[in-house]
Amino acid sequence: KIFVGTAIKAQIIQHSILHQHLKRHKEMKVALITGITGQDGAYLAEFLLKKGYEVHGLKRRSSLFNTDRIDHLYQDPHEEGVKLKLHFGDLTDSTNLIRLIQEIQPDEIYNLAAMSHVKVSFDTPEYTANADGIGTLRILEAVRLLGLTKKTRVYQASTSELYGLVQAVPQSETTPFYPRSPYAVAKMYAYWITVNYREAYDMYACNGILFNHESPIRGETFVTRKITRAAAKIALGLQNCLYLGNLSAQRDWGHAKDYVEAMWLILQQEKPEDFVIATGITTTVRDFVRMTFAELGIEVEFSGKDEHEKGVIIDIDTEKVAELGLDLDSLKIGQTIVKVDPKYFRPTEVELLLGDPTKAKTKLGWELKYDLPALVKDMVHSDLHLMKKDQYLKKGGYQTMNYFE
Ligand code: NDP
Ligand code: GDR
Repeated sequence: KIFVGTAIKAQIIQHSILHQHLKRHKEMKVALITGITGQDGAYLAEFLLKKGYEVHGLKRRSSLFNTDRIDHLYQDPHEEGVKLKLHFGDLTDSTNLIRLIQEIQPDEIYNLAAMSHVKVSFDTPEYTANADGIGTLRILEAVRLLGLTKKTRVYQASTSELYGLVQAVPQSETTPFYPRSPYAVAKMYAYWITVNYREAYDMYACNGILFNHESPIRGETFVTRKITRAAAKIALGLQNCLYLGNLSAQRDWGHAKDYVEAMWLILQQEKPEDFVIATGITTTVRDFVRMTFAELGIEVEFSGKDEHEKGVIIDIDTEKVAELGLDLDSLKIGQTIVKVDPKYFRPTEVELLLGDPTKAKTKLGWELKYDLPALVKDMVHSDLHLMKKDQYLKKGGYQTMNYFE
């Protein structure tokens, strides 16, 4: 009797655990992130995993590992209950996308994959149109063909580059577009095809029009990261000078961590809508350089015009420099540490971006945690740490990181 009673009890407990497990599984949302190996993909994956999502990521095959930014999130696929799953794929391959979306049956797709470098898009315009423009169509069409329009919500990574040649500032959801690069033109197609699928097929598909957002894991050839990396190297005596293009360009820079939260919020609303995500403050590249060096105790002033402009050290906070463990011997007042190289100029430039995030703040309740000084601090100290590691390896005779631009 005792044995049968215990067995029944055990069965009931087991049943309720199974029930709980199934319920949890049912409640657990499934997201697919294209571009998961990029800056935003990495932060978004981390954010969604913390929220309890099962996260699937589309990753390109490359001859070297390209998962550095998400390695800390890696889960061994042989273990049970794995929440992060990677799949090989490419935005230029429709059949691959259709098969994956059919297998994954995502509740939410975040389409972040793109050839995202504005200057490079002038060199690879056709590929950029294919991946950034038609790639978005492939995602939307896959959702439609698979009959998932009522289940799957789609977020499209739209951009402030759409505003291009200034029509009005600050730029909001109603400001007209005037794209100025093959990248921006491809993204303009992606923007409108997302709106069209929403209207034509009643899909929950939205554009986040995100202004520039940066972080310690920003790609090394975007201007902010190029500056913080080079400043760290100069301060450690590993590099003499930083070469840049248009120093007068103005950008509305935020922190990527804040911006991925906005992406998620955009997909959690009752009605699908497009939102501008920005800080509402704009700064020149020149001032970003000044702020970066100031964080390292080095005061820089600029003189000259256009390609003859240069940045010179005018003061050194020796206490701060010593505290940070920098190389005082390699820094001299009057030393030129920033020069302009016209090879970084763009055939057509976007001179001024300044976003109006009012709609996102009021409708999404989105709030910034980082301002520009906090962003600069985060990036500078992360790069200083990285470069100190590099310096240590170099001194030990080991191979160090590559410095290609
Ligand atoms: P990144 O360049 O850091 O990441 C781009 C991602 O897309 C990488 O994972 C890359 O893979 C992947 N990718 C590129 N081409 C393809 C392709 N053909 N098929 C599949 N995957 C591909 O960009 P961010 O994270 O900074 O930006 C994310 C998205 O947001 C992009 O669409 C960008 O255009 C847009 N955006 C970015 C802003 C910003 O300030 N960061 C502002 C507004 C919009 P791999 O790692 O293999 O190269
Ligand atoms: P952007 O970012 O073109 O705005 O696109 P980037 O950091 O490349 O350029 C910002 C501004 O800085 C000027 N600049 C330089 N840029 C680079 N990369 N290298 C330089 O040496 C240099 N010197 C000056 C540029 O001319 C430009 O005016 C980013 C990308 O993330 C896009 O994918 C995204 O859509 C937009 O932001 C919003």
